[in-house]
Amino acid sequence: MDQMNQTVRRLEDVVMGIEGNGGDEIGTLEEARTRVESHFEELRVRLQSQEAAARAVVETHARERLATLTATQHDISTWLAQVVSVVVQCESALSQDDARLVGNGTQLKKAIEAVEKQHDQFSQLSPEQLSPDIPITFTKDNRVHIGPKIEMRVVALGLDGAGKTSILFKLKQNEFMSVTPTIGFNVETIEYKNLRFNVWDIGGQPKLRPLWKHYFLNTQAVVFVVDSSDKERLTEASLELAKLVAEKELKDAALLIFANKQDVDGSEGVESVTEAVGASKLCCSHSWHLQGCSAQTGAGLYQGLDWLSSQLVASPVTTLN
Ligand SMILES: Nc1nc2c(ncn2[C@@H]2O[C@H](COP(=O)(O)OP(=O)(O)O)[C@@H](O)[C@H]2O)c(=O)[nH]1
Ligand SMILES: [Mg+2]
Repeated sequence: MDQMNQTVRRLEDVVMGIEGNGGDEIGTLEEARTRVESHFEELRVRLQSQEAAARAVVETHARERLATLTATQHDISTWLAQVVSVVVQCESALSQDDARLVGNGTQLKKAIEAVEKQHDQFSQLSPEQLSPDIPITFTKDNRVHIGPKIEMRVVALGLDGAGKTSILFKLKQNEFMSVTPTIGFNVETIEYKNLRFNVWDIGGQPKLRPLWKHYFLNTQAVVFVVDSSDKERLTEASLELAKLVAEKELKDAALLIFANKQDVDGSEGVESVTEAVGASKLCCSHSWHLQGCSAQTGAGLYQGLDWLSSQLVASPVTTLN
């Protein structure tokens, strides 16, 4: 009985702990409610400021475009007036006698050339300039991007020989070529759907690895390339990956692991590479994805880019052209 009475008292304490004593002491339920409210209040405040920032981007964009358009309209009317004046000059020249015509000829030619030059300028307006569209994309962090392409800063990392440069070249030129080991870095721009990836391919040789961290600032995604055919170095790759995920500057970066060289006979499959580099454990604080691929055949590369875009762009990626 003693024991049960004790339990009953404890249960009463728990109930009171949850509900509070009706007096000064508030219960854990009330605390939890307050935390829920303040969490959502913070979200609302953040959303409001993000919305205001996005609106400002759109307003500024529209204002700047309208100003440019007005200026172009103005330039064209000025040009039309010049054309009219040149036409008038030409017509009056027709009634002039030969001597005066020869005298005025050079001047007239110059005037015609000037209007022709301007005509070229106006006739070269791009389809974008001639479209009223405001192409908007939202990033996952609720920033608005206006333009046909949304840019992403990506760093390609991995041990030397993993295939970073080959992957980049394959994506860039759609051809596999033998590459020389990267000294320093290559920067390549890869366009895919409405994304423009600016990829920094940093040399993987051990003496260069301490330099990696200088490239991390503002990096939205890391592509970590692993050579699936080099079993001996998977542990080394795992150690490098562990250092990467611990980098402060990369804490919000999406992490795409390419298990490269899947075309090589006897290379490790996606599951065993995941296992060998310890991806599930190492990468749990990041959004990550391991993609099997081959820089030689191109297999898997675009699936990797699709995953990356799904991490950065909130609205579905569309092909605009
Ligand atoms: N068979 C095969 N060889 C590859 C593949 N990717 C890269 N290689 C080769 O692996 C070597 C190292 O590639 P590289 O791109 O220089 O690696 P990086 O040091 O990471 O830039 C080169 O000889 C490439 O031709 C692949 O997917 N399949
Ligand atoms: Mg390289």
